[in-house]
Amino acid sequence: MVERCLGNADLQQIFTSHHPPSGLMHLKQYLTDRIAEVDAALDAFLPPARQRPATIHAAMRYSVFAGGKRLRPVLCLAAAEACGGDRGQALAPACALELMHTYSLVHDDLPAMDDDDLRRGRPTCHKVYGEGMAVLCGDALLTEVFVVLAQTPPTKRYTTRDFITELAVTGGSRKLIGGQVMDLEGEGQPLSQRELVRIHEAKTAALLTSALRLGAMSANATPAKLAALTKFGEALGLAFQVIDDILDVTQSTEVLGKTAGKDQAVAKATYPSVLGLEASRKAAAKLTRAALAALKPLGGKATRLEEIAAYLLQREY
Ligand code: GRG
Repeated sequence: MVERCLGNADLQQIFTSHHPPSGLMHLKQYLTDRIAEVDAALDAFLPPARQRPATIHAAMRYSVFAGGKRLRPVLCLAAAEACGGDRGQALAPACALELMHTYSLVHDDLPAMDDDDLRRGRPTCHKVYGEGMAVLCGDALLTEVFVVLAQTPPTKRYTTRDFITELAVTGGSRKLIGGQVMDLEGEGQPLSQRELVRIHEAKTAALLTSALRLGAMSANATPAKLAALTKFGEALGLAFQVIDDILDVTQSTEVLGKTAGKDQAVAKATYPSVLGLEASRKAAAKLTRAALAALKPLGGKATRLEEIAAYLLQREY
């Protein structure tokens, strides 16, 4: 399976060294269990679908419960565990991360942005509820992020305000929105690898890094552990986007659950378009190795995070 997806010896080596056959089954069970916890908490945090005005609440739930991988909340929970914390303390930030991610997808799919009809294997929010409602749905999800985050219990080192500030900065014009701006302005332009990395860091890696940081903060992590997880998140986030770029050209729409070949269609600079497929696979392997190396200060407590990083190299969607 690894060979079919990414077809590179480096990637296979990283994957097999972190996944003895029985370990992979355990990881899959771990992911299933964490996703169920996050989904139950999201269900409790979000207004009921029939709460008035019902259309907006139905649209929010349609987008949130559309079958995403829940990578950001799972990373948050696993980071909390890696720092010796209790997963329950990390549930509010985990849900806030998924709400911010879903808002970004709803807005990214709008005709004024990427103009996409398919997301997570279903018609996009604006296709079902109309453009105006999809704009409001994204706005409402983003606002809900802070309602949920404000419920994060403080720890000795980190106040509730620290949790709110972390995600507010990541969601703003310096990171997520800034990345989207650079992405839009870069369409049809020849970008250097450096410029591409800057976009990927802001658009993708920043939110993954915040996922790890918020999990660590919920476990009252020491500054050294927080720094290690920040480094891990930055490298993993870049690897994740490089793999996303690769999958865009190697996978089908059916498997991806979103339109394949989109980057090429809008002449977007991506790792494969700038470096070629083989060099992109090598870059993903190198970034994953850097991510794994960053976990050293956690002294063997981060096995789950290591497994997830290696697992992401062989994802198919
Ligand atoms: C402010 C108008 C406005 C828009 C913000 C920030 C933003 C729009 C869009 C960025 C969205 C985007 C497509 C980022 C790329 C990151 C990425 C690879 C997302 C896909 O993540 P997965 O694969 O998705 O984890 P699932 O569906 O599994 O959750």
